Amino acid sequence: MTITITAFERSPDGGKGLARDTRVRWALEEVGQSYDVQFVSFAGLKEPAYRAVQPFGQIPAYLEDDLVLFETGSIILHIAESHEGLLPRDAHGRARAITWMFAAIGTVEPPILDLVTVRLLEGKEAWAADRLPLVEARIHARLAELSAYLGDKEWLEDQFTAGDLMMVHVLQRLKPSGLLARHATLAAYVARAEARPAYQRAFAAQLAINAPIGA
Ligand code: GTB
Repeated sequence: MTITITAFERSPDGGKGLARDTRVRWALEEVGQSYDVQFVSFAGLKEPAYRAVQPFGQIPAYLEDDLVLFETGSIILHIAESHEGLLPRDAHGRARAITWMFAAIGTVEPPILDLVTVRLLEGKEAWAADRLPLVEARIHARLAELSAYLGDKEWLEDQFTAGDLMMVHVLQRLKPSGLLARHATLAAYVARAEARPAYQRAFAAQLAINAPIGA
C-alpha cells in the first residue's frame, strides 16, 4: 500500500501543527502506517490538476493506490477503519468513537473557525469588535459542555480513539488565542494527547518542513 498526503509547501503557522495535514499524519502514525508527502504551493492548490484531487483547492488530500480522498473527517475514518488502533473492536464502541469525530468537526470546530474568520478575515470591518465577544462566548459555551462531559476521564470514551484525535486537533486551533487555557480540563486533555509518541512524530515531521528559517 502506497500512501501520499498533500500538505502546504510552507504552513502559515510556522510549524505549530495547526494545518490539517497534521491530523492525518497523526492518524497514520497512531496506526503505524508510513506515508509520503506531496507539498503544494498556494497557487498550486488552485490549479485544475490539484482541484481534480481536492475540489476545494485545499490541503490535505489522501492518495492510497488508486483511491483519492479529501476532507479530514473522511480520511481519518478511512485510516481508522482500515487499520487497528483508532477504533474499538466492538460495534457500539466504534459507533461512539465515530460520533465523537462528527462532534469534533460538526459541533466544536465551527465556532472555533468563526474566531479565525473574525480575527483574520473580518478584523478590519467596523463591526468586528462587536462580533468578537459573541464568537468567543459561543466557543466558551461549547468548551464548557465538552469539559463537563469529559470530567476526570482520560479520553472521551474508554480508550483513545479517532474521536479524541479529531477533537484534540480541533481544540489545538484555539491555543494561539489563549482561550483553551481558560478550560483547565480540556487543556490537560490536549496535553495528554500531545504526549502520545505518535503525535510527537507527526508534529516533528511537519515542523521539519514548516519551522521558521533560522529557528
Ligand atoms: N474541511 C476540510 C478538511 O477538513 O479537510 C478543510 C480543509 C482546509 O481548511 N484546508 C486548509 C487550506 O488548504 C488548510 S488547514 N487552506 C487553503 C485554502 O483554502 O486556500 C486550515 C489551516 C490553515 C492555516 C492554519 N494556520 O496557519 O494556523 C491553520 C489551519
